[in-house]
Amino acid sequence: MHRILAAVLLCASPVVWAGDITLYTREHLGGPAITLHEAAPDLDLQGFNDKTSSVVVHKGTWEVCAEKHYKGKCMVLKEGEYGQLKGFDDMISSVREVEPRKAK
Ligand SMILES: [Ca+2]
Repeated sequence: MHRILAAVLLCASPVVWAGDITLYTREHLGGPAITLHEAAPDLDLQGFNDKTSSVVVHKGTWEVCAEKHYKGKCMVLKEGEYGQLKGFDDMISSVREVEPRKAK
């Protein structure tokens, strides 16, 4: 049952499911956005350095960091919507997918 529903969703909205993580420049998924499929050690290259104010993780577990190359303060995000980034607003400079080792 669950699998059928997932297949239907995949067919219905390929754009939404194409990416793994989407960064938004405004809170609550607003403003210009960028969707990433792989690690980005320097968001300057995407013109997105220090601009992210909300995030949607479509798939996997991602780490977002305040400095480039995954340095500085980092935060691990599981699948879901993050309408606000407390303490990380307009700070993210790099993101990468990480292993979901928090399976306690
Ligand atoms: Ca930064």
